Amino acid sequence: MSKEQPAFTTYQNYINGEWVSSRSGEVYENFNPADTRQSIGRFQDSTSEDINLAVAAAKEAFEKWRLVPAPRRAEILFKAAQIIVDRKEEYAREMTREMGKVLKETRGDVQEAIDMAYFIGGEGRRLYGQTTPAELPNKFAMSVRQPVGLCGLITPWNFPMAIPSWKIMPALVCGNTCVIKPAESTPVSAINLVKVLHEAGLPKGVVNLVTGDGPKAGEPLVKHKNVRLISFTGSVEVGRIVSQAAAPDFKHCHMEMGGKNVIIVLDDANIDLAVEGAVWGGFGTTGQRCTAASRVVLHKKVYKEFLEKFVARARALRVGNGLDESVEMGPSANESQMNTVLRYIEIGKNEDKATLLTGGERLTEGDLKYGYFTQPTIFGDVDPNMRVAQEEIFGPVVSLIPCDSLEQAVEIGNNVQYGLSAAIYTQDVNKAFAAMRDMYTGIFYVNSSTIGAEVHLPFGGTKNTGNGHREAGTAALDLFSEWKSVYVDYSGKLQKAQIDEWKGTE
Ligand code: UN1
Repeated sequence: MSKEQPAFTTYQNYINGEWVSSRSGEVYENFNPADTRQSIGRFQDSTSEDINLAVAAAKEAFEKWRLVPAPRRAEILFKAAQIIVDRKEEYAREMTREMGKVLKETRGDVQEAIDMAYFIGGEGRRLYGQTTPAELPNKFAMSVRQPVGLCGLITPWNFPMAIPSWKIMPALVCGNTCVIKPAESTPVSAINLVKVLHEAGLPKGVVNLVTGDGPKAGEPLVKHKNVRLISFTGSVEVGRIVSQAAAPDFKHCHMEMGGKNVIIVLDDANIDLAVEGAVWGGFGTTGQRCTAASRVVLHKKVYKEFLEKFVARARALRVGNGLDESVEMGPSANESQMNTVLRYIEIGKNEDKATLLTGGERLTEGDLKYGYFTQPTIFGDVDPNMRVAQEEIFGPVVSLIPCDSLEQAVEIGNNVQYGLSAAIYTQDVNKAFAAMRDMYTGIFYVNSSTIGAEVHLPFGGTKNTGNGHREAGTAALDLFSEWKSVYVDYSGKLQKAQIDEWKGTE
């Protein structure tokens, strides 16, 4: 049963273990993107004053938290995971209301936070370093992980609980404290996650949450002198600003940005399977995944068959309020995102070569007019250099690009500024492996769509998608810890590495 939230719930910031209002007392209101007549609630419109308080709390908490044994830190995550399991349905419904994606997917988003808690909690008993021989006698050498310190986490609206969990949980296991600024339009899910950590027994100040927009709340967080690490997921444009703001203090800086992901369909592919993958990758989450399949590069021999089946599937997709279990695609998450989608559809329509095969319109029938709905849209015969085939749209718009060979498909696939995810559909293992080697992306799928990464593998991409780091998997530990190499000399004399000569055992 869904329990609707009363209108005008006011959510607060979480600072030093307490729920508090912003210093200015200012709030902003969010609305359901599937029906803007429904208020989601009011949220603190925070400024640098609130950030300063949150950072001060996190700084103080760090001195104790770093000394808590990692397996004990992890126990809190295990408890949190159990609480989220019990509330999975409730949190999924709240996420659908605030963000729009369909219930099946918001359940998956919440599940991803559970998976991350169990996976990275397990790392609390590993956090492996190296023990290694020393080059001098009676000397011991090892490397250990130490926390970076205070982490500023900035998270997007498309995975409102999963992505905060990818950042908060490994940060905690490694012994860091943090301040999170979730996306302005989807703070409820991050608030739910933080509530759970509080209930699971996280000491005060270890995690702090401050809501608000980028310029007023995000920027002071990124620039704060006491913040040692920034982990940001969002657009390339904002990522550039964040990265520059973090540079003067040499903060650790993790950037996870856009994608223009490709599905390659070869002439020997199982076409029905490829169509399913393209529907899921292109229109799942209303195309609002960094890993969304916004391009399909098709061998000419299967182009027509694929196109007919894909267009038919897109036309049949049920678009509507994600709380309705029969709905397959929800709205854009906010008005400006819908406007971006409509703008790109116009750009595509005005290109000489591309053909609009289906969709292209905002949906306004009945109650849909109260939400940000657009039709699943497909352009055919797209030239790979067109803007719709080069720029991230973050909406339900897919470009079909014909090709003659695997080599050409790989070239088209790689010829974008991003390098997050790619997929190939083929029955030929040789071609699959060649594409796996040659696609310059951080994630690669064979006979599966471009989306669906699992938490125990590294997540991230090449080129303008990221700046060389990976989150999730054990790679997350490299993000949220620093190496300390330790040498213990028990010879009782001064020994000089690189200089002392080995004179034998006599
Ligand atoms: C994103 O693409 O924005 O791989 C995150 C997936 C999800 C996470 C996606 N597990 O599809």
